[in-house]
Amino acid sequence: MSRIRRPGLAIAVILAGLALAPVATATPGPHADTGALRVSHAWIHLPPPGAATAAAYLTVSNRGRTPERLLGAVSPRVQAIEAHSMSVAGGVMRMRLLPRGFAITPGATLALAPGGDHLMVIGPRGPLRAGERVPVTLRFAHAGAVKIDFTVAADEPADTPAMPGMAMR
Ligand SMILES: [Cu+2]
Repeated sequence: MSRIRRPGLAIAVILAGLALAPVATATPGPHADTGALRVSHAWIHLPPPGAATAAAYLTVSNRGRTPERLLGAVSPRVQAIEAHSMSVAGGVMRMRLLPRGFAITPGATLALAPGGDHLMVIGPRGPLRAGERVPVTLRFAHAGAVKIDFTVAADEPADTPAMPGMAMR
């Protein structure tokens, strides 16, 4: 009798796994999860035709215990990707290269969004097209390389968190 019951049990376990599967894939858009870091909402603002640069945004949550830094990124699709700050002085918007990137303390979320700090995509190899997915390797001080696709879009994707432009706790 026990030989008959065991396969039944195995099938029940598999069915339970299948029932959970849709929950695990419900998160919209590409994301990457290293355990300590969760990266999501990665997108490149569609630049005007012929533009040499484009701004890119993403969200990174540091769920680990180690202070982290997003130093920059690379992609075979573009010449360079830099961490830039954005500030306004006397009504003039100014961008600056952040050689040490963006700090993400344990428990904090870095949410880059239009109008604020960003990743500067420099020198696309051919025009960036709306809907295109650009493969990017993010460089973190501790986690090292993390791969994620950035989606090229004219507007902020609908699944982007409402809070723009700052590190939140
Ligand atoms: Cu910039």
